[in-house]
Amino acid sequence: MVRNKQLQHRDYNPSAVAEKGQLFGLPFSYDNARHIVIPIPWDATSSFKTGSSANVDAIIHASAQIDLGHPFLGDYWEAGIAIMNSDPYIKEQNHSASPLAAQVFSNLESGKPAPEFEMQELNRISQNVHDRIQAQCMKVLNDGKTLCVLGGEHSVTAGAFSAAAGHYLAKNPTATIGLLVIDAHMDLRHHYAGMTHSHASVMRRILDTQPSISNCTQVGIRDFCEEELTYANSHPDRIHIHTDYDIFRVLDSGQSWALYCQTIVSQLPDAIYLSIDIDGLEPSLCPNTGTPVPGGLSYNHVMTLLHTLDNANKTIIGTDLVEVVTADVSGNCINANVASRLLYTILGLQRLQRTHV
Ligand SMILES: [Mn+2]
Repeated sequence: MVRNKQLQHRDYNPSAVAEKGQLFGLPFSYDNARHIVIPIPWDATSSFKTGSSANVDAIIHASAQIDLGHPFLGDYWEAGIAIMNSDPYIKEQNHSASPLAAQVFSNLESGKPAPEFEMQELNRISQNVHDRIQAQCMKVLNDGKTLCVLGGEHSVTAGAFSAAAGHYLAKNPTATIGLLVIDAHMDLRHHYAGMTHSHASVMRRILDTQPSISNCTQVGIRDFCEEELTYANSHPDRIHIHTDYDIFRVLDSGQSWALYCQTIVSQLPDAIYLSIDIDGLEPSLCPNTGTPVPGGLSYNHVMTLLHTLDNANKTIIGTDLVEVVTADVSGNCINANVASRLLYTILGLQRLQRTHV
């Protein structure tokens, strides 16, 4: 076990009422926590509905109701979990970029060409935000902590993945990386509405720029366009799509989900980056997400997949949870409730990760 006993708060009672304003009610800060959540308040390119940039308070609030016992991760929280403050620079950039994106969408929706100045500015700001995310994630990893990014829209994964892969490959230069994605969407367009950093093109961008990825496996897919399908089909060794309907049909024929998960995980290399777009789950579990799609994985489907991943002793180099839009800060907000529980699990997947300062 890598649990650092020194970090335990001996006076902390995990069965008592949670501490207000703290993620999962836990009494840790950046300095004494092994597991760090980086919130990224960025949703400027969201094409249908924004809001994922402003979910942190609701998720922290909802996380306080979680009892810390976990069905398969034990008491990993004792090594410390903390969430960083949202970066004011990214908030500002999001504020500047959102009207630019709105103008682009407005033009395109009325059949006009995209406005050149707005498009250039939007892509410039998006690149800055990408670089900022990458730098923040790299600092967390260099500080010897594990990485979990809380979006924001799905485009935030690109900067987080770059940092996680860069950090891992610096010590394992010949390794390949698996990118395991839970999502309703492939996000494999070359660009979306001219936006090279769009949430709808993030996986394409990562695949095109990160040759270390040997296997990108997407689970729960049920909304894709011709360009995405063509791209996926033209890279059969590298991209593995498990559509929601494929999964339904296999399970309907009598195969178990546990066996299906074992097949998925056994095909992945040792080093894994895990990206969960909450819209991969059933919309009833994330009704406010930007682009909800009927169908989707149940909560226990996701938990079983993550449990299978955990049992496989892979090296989890980084994680993210994106596209969570919360209705309000009440403890009854299902969006925040589900998101905080998923966070609690994906953070724990890295409990045995070897980290190096
Ligand atoms: Mn999605």
